[in-house]
Amino acid sequence: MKDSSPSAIYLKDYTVPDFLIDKTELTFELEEANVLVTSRLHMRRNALSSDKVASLVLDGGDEMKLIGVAIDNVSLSADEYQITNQSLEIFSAPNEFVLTCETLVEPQNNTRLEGLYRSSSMFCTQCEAEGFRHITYYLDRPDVMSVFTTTIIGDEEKYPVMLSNGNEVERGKTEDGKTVVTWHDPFKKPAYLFALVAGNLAVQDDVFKTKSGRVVTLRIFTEHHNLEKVDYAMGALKRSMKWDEDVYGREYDLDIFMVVAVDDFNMGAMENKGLNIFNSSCLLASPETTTDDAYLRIEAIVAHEYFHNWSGNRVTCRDWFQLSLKEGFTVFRDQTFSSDMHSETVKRVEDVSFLRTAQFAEDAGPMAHPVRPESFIEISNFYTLTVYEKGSEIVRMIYTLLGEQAFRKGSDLYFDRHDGQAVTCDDFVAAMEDASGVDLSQFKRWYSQAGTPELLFESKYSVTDKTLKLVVKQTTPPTPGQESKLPLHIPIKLGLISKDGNELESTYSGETAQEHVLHLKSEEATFEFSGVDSEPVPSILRGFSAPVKYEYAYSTEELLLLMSSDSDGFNRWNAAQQLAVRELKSLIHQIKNGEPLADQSDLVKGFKSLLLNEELDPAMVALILELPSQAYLSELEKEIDPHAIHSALTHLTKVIANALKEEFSATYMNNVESTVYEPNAIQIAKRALKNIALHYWVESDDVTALESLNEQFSNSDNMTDQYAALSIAVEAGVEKADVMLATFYDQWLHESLVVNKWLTLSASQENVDGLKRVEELMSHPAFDIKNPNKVRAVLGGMGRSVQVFHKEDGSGYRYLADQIIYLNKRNPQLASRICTPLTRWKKYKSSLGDLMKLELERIQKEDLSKDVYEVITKSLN
Ligand code: 0A1
Ligand code: ZN
Repeated sequence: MKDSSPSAIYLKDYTVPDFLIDKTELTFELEEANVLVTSRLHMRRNALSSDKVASLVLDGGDEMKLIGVAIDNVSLSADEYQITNQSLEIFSAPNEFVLTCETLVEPQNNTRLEGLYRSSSMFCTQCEAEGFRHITYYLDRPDVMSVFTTTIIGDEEKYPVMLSNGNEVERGKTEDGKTVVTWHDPFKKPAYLFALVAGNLAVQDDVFKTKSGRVVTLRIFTEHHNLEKVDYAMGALKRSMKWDEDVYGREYDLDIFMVVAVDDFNMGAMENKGLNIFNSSCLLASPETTTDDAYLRIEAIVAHEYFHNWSGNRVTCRDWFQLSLKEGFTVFRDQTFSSDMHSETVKRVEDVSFLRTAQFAEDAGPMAHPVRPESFIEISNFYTLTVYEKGSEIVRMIYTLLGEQAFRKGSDLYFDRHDGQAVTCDDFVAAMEDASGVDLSQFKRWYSQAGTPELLFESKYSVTDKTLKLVVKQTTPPTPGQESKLPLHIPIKLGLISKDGNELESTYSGETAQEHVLHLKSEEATFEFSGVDSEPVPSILRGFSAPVKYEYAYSTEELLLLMSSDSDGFNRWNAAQQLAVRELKSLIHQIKNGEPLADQSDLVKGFKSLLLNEELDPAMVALILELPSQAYLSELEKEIDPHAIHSALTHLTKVIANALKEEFSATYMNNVESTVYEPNAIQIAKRALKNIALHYWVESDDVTALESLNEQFSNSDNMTDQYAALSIAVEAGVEKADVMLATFYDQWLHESLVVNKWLTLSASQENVDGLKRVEELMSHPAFDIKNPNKVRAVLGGMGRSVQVFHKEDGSGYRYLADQIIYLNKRNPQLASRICTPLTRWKKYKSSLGDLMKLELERIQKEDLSKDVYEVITKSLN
């Protein structure tokens, strides 16, 4: 940073706004070169504000041109106000007045993709968290809630569709023949939920009848060539609306609900009131172009954005430190929805796997922060896995502590009590406590304490007393700014399994059952179970009842027993993961020490019985067969040696593949489907099992696997299977991989979202000269640096290639740093997100970590955006 360093803002400094805006009237005159925005803000002083200064300070970015400002229709002269690069100060404001402001913005030059911008030929907006201030001067903070009326004026031919929040209330023509449309949203909302879309778009209509009998119009808008890809999202939307009525009693509140797909978008999607805007990759689907994973993601994101209508919009956040109030709760709601739509265990395994890989890494890195952060420099940097995923785990623990019924009473009370308000995480917890009578005072530390807690379990069984004593210790490691930690209230769901694989009953705290929830509150506690008939194997933390790391000294036999016999599906999977992690860790150790590598694996026995048992759920089998990822193993290592981890994974894969090649080929053959593709749970499970079997089979020394691989790649009628075949070919480095990639590109060059998948795979190839390939991709006609999906596709792909990204000469890191520097000012949000891999430099072996650090230092010398500045300085601290 060359000039003054950006400064942090603190939760402890929160004060209520000095002014309120009861009504917001906006007019947008759309032109190709610029847009004239006129705002009329009906304002008054806030009686609750203790600050009695005369002046009014509005937020606003310096790229807007202020044309005029007036109070009660009297224009202000230049000495009555002052503009800085981030505000407009009016020196003397009355108690109640109408402020009129005219600003000129240039959406076509907005490469940051916040505020009003162009994507393809359309106009669209992204206002969360602080984008609205780039459209007009405003009190751009979530506790200023206002009723919006928006008028859009534009050329009918270019913009036949002109949308904003709420209901369309008026439509007409100007004297010069332009179309004028007015939208009114009767619900008070903060500016971050404002949206505008205009363009030549196609639409699909549907209806939903709410539980009280109101008919809501549903509309999904896309560019014309994508209209046939919205059916799945429409179905997902209707399922979400029904589920929110059934499970949370929440009904939709406007007459119309609109969704728009845009190609250029920094995040997944946005919950603007009545007008959700989606990254097209999170909305559009067809069997030929979309994988099963993407279908599930689309369903979850459609649900997530819809659920925000209550958890986020009707009840919103007081300030951005409370972001998890809406995000943690809404992620919990979307996870439960997906779990109800498909398989509970599969969903839980996927969510936990993601949390343990990515959120745990964040919580152990330089950007670690509590779910409710205490300070930030740039709020966009806090749309994190901690706020979203760990935030959801907190809500899930509250659910576990209260039970289903009391939790529902709590959510009803929360929505009822705070409808139309901007509130805090404390308010959420208070509603849960008031409705249930459960004391959550110690539990609230989960919101304020960063870092992943670590639990150590030890057990002692007494044959004579038939009792089991379980000793548990908890610690949470230090994180930036938080050296010492207090003990947390941790719910531990637990069962006991007999050595012959049966669930044992036990009595704990006066209750006899097969499963108990223990409340760990102190640094160390002993839990005693009586009536335990034989020495058990404890099944700890069932369903991953708390976001913690834990250790218990299981023997290999005990893990194999849990893997085959635990009634808790999550722990069956987890036992297999623990076994695999143990073997991989010892391989990594052997590699680092130049020792010969073990060519036997205890997993083979467990996998074999899974593959031979036709009774089992194929989805579970597929999950268990998947080895821990490179990223998860990196998270577990004290000092990351990416090359050693990669070699260990390759070696173990080959050992398993060769030992079970017949079983894998038989499993593959048995699961080849001839029915028409559908993204339903049964088919998804069969495809997952088939494709993981194909992966091992191709990795074995049985060359006949390649015929099936080719056949599947060339003849599949769906993207899941075709893409699986291509990924397997690339990952296994089969000879024809390059030809297959080229064929794939030729087949799909007109489908931008499929091309992104091609970019990712092409960039992820393991090859010492791979950087050249990445450079070619970045100058390929299919690439566009302005499109965040394409940037993430190539750089994300490159990050997966150990040989390219972690090349010992540092060229991979240098290349990423070059891209960060290029994007720093053009799209700060994107630039800051792609910094993540470099920020972990301290955890890498020093020969690599030092090279990463050099790149961070090089970036630091630039004139940085707030976004990148914050991440880089915190990482170098
Ligand atoms: N609230 C959205 C996510 C989102 C956040 C920020 C954005 O721009 C900086 C865009 C979207 C959600 O949770 O879905
Ligand atoms: Zn959200």
